[in-house]
Amino acid sequence: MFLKNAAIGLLLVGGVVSVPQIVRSDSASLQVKDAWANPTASGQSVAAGYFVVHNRTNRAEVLRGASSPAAQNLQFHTSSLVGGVARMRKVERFNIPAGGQLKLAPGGNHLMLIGVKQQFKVGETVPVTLHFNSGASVKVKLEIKNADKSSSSNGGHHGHH
Ligand SMILES: [Cu+2]
Repeated sequence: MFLKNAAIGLLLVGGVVSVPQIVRSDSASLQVKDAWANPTASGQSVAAGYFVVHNRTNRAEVLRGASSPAAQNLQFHTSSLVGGVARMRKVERFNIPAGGQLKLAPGGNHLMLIGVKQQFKVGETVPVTLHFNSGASVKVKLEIKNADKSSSSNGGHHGHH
């Protein structure tokens, strides 16, 4: 009984997700949350995006690339403070341990959108597809918002600690 229902469930999922040849349970278990980017100024050609990837599979995953119709080139960068100066460098991939997560956030790892085609405006969304080594890809929408306006519904911490 239970097995039968589970099989039907898998069939339904298979009918909706049109990812070819991929172990579906894996791609379904990569969850991307809190995807957002700051608005850009008029004429600004680069922007940074942030998100959190939860790897709910039982094996390590690698985020190896990203694409978007909104920019010519997408890269992964990591930034750090070196002697009080923010430096960023390109990284080819991010490893995400089994059951772990990858967090891209201001001041650290981020998605770099280069050759932005249109101004990012608050309230809009920017589509991005994330590509993983397993063959899985996950579509996300970056919500355009200001990082420092914590009064909006950004799901941030509400404490005043
Ligand atoms: Cu960067």
